[in-house]
Amino acid sequence: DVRASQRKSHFDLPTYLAERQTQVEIALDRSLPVIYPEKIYEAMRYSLMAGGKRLRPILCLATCELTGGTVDIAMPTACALEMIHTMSLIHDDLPAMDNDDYRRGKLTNHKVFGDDVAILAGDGLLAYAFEHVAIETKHVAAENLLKVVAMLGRAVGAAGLVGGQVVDLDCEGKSDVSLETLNFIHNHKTSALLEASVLSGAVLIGAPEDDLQRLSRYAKNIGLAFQIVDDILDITATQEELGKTAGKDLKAKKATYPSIWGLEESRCQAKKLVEGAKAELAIFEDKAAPLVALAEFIIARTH
Ligand code: GRG
Repeated sequence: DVRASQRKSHFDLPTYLAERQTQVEIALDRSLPVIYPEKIYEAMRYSLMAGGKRLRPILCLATCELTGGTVDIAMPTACALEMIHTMSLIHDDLPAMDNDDYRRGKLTNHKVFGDDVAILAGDGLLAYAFEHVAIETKHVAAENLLKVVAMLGRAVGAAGLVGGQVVDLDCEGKSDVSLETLNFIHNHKTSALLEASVLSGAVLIGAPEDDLQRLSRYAKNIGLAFQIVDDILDITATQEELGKTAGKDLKAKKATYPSIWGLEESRCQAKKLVEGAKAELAIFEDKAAPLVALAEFIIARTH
């Protein structure tokens, strides 16, 4: 059908992303006013409003619309996902974890507010994510909202982000990490929250189990592809950097997909995962255009 293929090819991802990012920024800004004690709200807002691609909220909004809902229905969940993601970055950057000075082009939270306040800002955002989704979600069956709350809890806890981080810390400095362990780390550190982002939008609407299964496979594929691409870019960027400033210290040893597969095979695997992700969406036809384009966007930069 010519018209269908024209519609597909007319989907403009940069415009879509810009529009959605603006909506998410406005909702996040409104979600968290500064009140007494100002110091903690300012620290929470500093990282929450520091930019970022807002990929997780956008995925949640997209699947809610795909399964028959609206942006308004999913926005509190979308904001909660970004609050959770942001708090994981704040804690990940702490001296006791990755010890990073910069994030999203700005000084890290603890560099500006101190370790003590940064820990509390992360805790504050984590708790507020759950309060916000529970209180602000409108026109959703209580049963579905409860499923979403449970899904967020699972994605962030020991069965998700925290579990992935703890195995990652165990592997620090090791270069002989097995593929199985590497997959475990990324399925928990990265894919768990991406999967919750994709599924929650559909769960709010009470989408049928078949659709949830398809979306879950889509999410798992893009989660892993995202991480492989991240590893590839880390290497190619470091190589460029080394070219410019020869003799600079190499990054700490760390197991990556390219260290197991090599660069070419890693690019090939990422591409296969994205193809697999897109195949899961075929049944939704043009309605899935945003999710198809987002999957392609994730691996667009592999060189
Ligand atoms: C959750 C209680 C609790 C503690 C946190 C530190 C930790 C436990 C987990 C680590 C989570 C982590 C840092 C995962 C990596 C996630 C990742 C892929 C970040 C990059 O995401 P992008 O590219 O970043 O979406 P932007 O800045 O665009 O949002």
